[in-house]
Amino acid sequence: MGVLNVTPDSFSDGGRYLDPDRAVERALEMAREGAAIIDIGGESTRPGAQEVPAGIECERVLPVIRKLAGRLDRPISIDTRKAMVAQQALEAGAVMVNDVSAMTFDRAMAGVVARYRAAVVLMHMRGTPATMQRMARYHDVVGEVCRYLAARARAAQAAGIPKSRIILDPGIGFAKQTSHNLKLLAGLSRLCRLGYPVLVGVSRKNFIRRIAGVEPDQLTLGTAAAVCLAIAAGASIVRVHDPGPMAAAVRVAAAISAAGR
Ligand code: HH2
Repeated sequence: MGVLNVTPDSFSDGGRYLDPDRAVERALEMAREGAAIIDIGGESTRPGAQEVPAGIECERVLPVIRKLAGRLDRPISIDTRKAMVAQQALEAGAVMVNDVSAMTFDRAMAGVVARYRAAVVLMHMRGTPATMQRMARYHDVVGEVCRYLAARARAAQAAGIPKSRIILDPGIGFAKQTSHNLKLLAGLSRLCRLGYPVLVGVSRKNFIRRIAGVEPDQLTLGTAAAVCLAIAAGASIVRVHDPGPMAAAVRVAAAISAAGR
């Protein structure tokens, strides 16, 4: 899954793709590089980020989705917590909703996903991007995240979303300290055993910066290390900013995993 942030303030690519034509070009480039899904977002969810009104989110993402819908031969995912944004994105051509609040931020979200027969990513976090880092306290982070996501998946099915369209995500970096991120990645196979496809977003995140260093090539290689271990543990989708190098790493990791099965 290639990341396309149409925002002024995302932590990695903020401000680069605010022009819809540049955003479209980047999406097409990521598809050529090997991204199987393009995830488009109009609101940064980095730690400390403030909420963006739904109207502004729509103004950012809809022109890009509309232009891409006829040209991109890959599924488009909309990264939003807001039902109104999700609905308009699905109308415009998206087929997947990536909700970092696991459909808890907006009560109308589950109904929209069910009605449009979309796929949905349910991600674990606590609080909001503005408050979440104060809530990074766990006794057993892997168990707590697994139990939370299993409950959110049950709620999604009760709202009419079939199991086959639900993807779970441990929410690396969302209300987590470095030690929590590492434990979740080390214990990822437990989440995979719940029986849903698992998505992991580690790309260029702070814990990689802390462990690997601050040079851009260290972020790429540090990300690749985490991506490969996530694939080996059973992740189905990895969300990354640079699908070119990551697609190569994923193909090798997936081939080794398949040979061991
Ligand atoms: N991480 C980010 C945003 N959305 N969605 C899922 N499902 N999983 C993630 O780990 C995830 C996500 C944060 O990264 P990015 O989009 O690059 O930054 P920002 O939130 O600042 O736009």
